[in-house]
Amino acid sequence: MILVTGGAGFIGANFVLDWLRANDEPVLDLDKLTYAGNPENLAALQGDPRHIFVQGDIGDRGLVGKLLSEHRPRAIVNFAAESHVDRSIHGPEDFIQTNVVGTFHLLDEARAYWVSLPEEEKAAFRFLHVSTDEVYGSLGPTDAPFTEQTPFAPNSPYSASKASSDHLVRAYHHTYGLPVLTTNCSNNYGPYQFPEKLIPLIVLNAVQGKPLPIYGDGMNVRDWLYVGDHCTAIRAALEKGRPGETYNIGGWNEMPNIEIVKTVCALLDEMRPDPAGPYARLITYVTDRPGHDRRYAIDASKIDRELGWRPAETFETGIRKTVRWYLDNMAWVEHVASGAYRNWVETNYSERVQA
Ligand code: NAD
Ligand code: TDX
Repeated sequence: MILVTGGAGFIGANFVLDWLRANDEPVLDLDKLTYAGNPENLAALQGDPRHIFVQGDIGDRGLVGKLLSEHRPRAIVNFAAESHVDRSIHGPEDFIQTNVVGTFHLLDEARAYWVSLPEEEKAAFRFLHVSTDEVYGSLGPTDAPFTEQTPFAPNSPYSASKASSDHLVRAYHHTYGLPVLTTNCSNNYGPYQFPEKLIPLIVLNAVQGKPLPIYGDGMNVRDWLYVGDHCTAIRAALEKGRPGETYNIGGWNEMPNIEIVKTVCALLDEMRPDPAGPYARLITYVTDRPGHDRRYAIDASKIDRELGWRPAETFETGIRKTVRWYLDNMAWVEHVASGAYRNWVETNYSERVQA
């Protein structure tokens, strides 16, 4: 068994679904079900005995300790976090509580559990911490991409909270010998992403005929990776990564935001033509995000060289699948946008959720 935290969120849900498609090793899924946690993402697993869902907080030491001693997982994969940069600007508190304090409590309970294991299980145990390229700060137009040696320089409350957690994870290896791995990944896109993030927001607003907001001049650059590729990279790190190491994960696909939005609009024009005209007419430049990082780029050659991982999707194939998925799952998008998924949680999931 493995313990996955944040498994009802965007990447966590994709990971759990992929994991149980690929093998039968059970998943214990600990998720607080914040606004971003949506068990509807895991509806395909309802009644599946390989998936045990527990609603709870990674910062709840009593609960985490009890789950570890009762279920005895061989690994923990920590996705749980507050993840949206704009929310961190408006209200950093939850980011500090979950990303810093919560990760610390989870780590410390993991250490107590790990020291109690017999030698063989102790050697095989892994704590994999899922993190972001944003910890490295912002690049100029001609700077080389981030490597695992790039010093941390986080600029938003979100990235500062993730950098803090990365440091704690590193310290638990260095000081206590806990077999940790950290992955720092670029921007993900794909099914089940909460429509506060750029790509699903653009699809949702476009089909509703609403403005497509572009922050600043639209020339901020991100590296984009299809979520399924992130999941295979995490699996590779979990199975083959060297304890104490960090691995950068990226799509070798840097693009300015305006290009992303125009690409999504062109796919929508093809797949769901709007009689009112091309979707790009809805593009609207708005006030910039405070402290908006200009450019992220990831050098993902270490994970390729050492673990044999590279992305399977190109941006062209991944974004086409993604736009198709949102159009085919508008009920999911509308449930999330309207908050109706909360009712779904109450009516469909309550009997499986333990506080
Ligand atoms: P998300 O916001 O979609 O999901 C986060 C999940 O964590 C939700 O299900 C939420 O309910 C749960 N959660 C939040 N606080 C919790 C707590 N205290 N205890 C238990 N569960 C809690 O996020 P995501 O985009 O899926 O990101 C997952 C992880 O990957 C995060 O750690 C994020 O920093 C990292 N990451 C994300 C991206 C990206 O592009 N989305 C890129 C690199 C790294
Ligand atoms: O409406 C928008 N208009 C816009 O121009 C939104 C929501 C975003 N943007 C810009 C800001 C960014 O430059 O698009 C880019 C992507 O924005 P987000 O989707 O909010 O992602 P970002 O801030 O880059 O962070 C994401 O990738 C790294 C995730 O939210 C993080 O969790 C992850 O660590």
